[in-house]
Amino acid sequence: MTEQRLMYLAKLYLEPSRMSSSTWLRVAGRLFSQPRHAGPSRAVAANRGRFVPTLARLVLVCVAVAAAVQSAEAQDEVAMFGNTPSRNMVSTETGVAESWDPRTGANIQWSQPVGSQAYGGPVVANGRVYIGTNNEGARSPAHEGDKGVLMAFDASSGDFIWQMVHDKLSAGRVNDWPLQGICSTAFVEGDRVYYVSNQAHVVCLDANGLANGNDGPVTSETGTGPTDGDIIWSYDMIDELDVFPHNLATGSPVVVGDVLYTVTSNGVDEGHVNIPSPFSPNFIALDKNTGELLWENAVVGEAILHGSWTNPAYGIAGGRAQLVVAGGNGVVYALDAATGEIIWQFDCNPKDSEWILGGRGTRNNILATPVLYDDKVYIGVGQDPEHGEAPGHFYVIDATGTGDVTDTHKVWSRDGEDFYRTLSTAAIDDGILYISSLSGFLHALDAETGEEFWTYDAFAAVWGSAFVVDGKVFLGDEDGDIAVLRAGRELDLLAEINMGASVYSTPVVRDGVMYLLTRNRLWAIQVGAQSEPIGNDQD
Ligand SMILES: [Ca+2]
Ligand SMILES: [Ca+2]
Repeated sequence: MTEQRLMYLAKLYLEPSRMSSSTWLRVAGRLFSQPRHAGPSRAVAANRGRFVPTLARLVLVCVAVAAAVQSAEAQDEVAMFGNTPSRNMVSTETGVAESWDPRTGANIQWSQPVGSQAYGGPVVANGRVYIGTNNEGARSPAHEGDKGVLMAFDASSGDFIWQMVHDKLSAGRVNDWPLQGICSTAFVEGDRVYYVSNQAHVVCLDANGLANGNDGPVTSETGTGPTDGDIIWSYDMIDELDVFPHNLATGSPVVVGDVLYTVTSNGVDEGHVNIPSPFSPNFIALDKNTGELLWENAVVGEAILHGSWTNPAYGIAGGRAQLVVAGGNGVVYALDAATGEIIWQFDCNPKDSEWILGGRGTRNNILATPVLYDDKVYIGVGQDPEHGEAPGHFYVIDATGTGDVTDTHKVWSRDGEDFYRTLSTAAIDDGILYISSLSGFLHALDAETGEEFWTYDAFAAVWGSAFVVDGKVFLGDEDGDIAVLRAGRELDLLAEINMGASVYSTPVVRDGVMYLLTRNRLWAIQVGAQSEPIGNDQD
């Protein structure tokens, strides 16, 4: 445990009224070297809803949140999963190509190989594109073997600039699945790059890498060349919080003002039954400048069904700054951004639903990212893609309530055969909600009522999300096809382009250029550009 964490726990120790009994036990366990995962009793487990900010931190976060609300316009260029903290998959960019051709290079500015599996990103800020992948791209002989890798490319030329390389956890596949690399989409603000590594660290990098020197406080990076990444600070959620990521730590942080919010990836053990760390937090806030823990919330406790692979959204609803997060129990929570206290919660599983190992049950967890838009939260349920397709639910929730709003604040839902399990995030534009499912259906629905305008069938699994930009909807699938549809109330397929490798992420657009990450290659697509023919069967 680091000195920083000890200081934090010591402060909690001195302010016992601010700590629930379960947090006490975890703190005591850490302070007195309780063996890892020897959890407290179930009687204590009943005491849920923990948030443990100290008074000083509370004030700091309140000030930071207030400042963020006031000065959102003045901040540095930012890039994140879903364009804005509310995560709505819509961009106001224009001049985006309607089609392109990997076989001829038409409308393709550049492309670059990455690793063999790429799930993180892309995001673009300050002329650079960031993606998360594995080390099969072998960009440097200094880094050999299976690793998690975050790569930075020049947005105009596609030139590789630097990479941050993380070792795999020694625990193996239970915590850090082989060859999956970095799955977190980075949050970029100014010259700082934030993400969650495969080691379950929340990492803050210098966007300029080591090329401009090694910036601290962290200066112990294993890579030391000019194309290596530069860690500013790193917060180890396993060491500091005892979290147990199931198969992989993911989570794309959101930063608002001086505060970084993320989910912790806490999950079940290898046998899929026990929760090794039921008293570890599910959601945390860190000081973006130092990595210091500001608050933690462990409300999900022993109710985790499988893992917690989702991303927080942030926005104002009902006049309050809310952090909207999905728990590994299938419940959506809105937290007070300043304290981590629960404002409202909504259970996305019907009361009679049943969790059955391997995905055969009707109870689901949530892998999608909530969208906060127009005082409402848009979210669908799903399961690990390996659990297969099955009927699910998609909810629109009034975000202005308090307490348990499951029975009172549902605006509308699509259920059962009308909406299959999803990993996708919603896009709401011009009164139309676009949402895809793992089964490959893209639904265009009336955002107010849920009434269907049309459904497009990609005939392949969809892991990413529909992205709406420039009057078009882009959707990638596991067969490597990008469907280009006209945004609107009529189904109109403009193009379908095969990229030669599965698309597991969501495209983004910056300065009219669309950046598209396939399983193994990053593409920049621009009207009128002409690259060398790449072919669509590269591997
Ligand atoms: Ca540097
Ligand atoms: Ca450094």
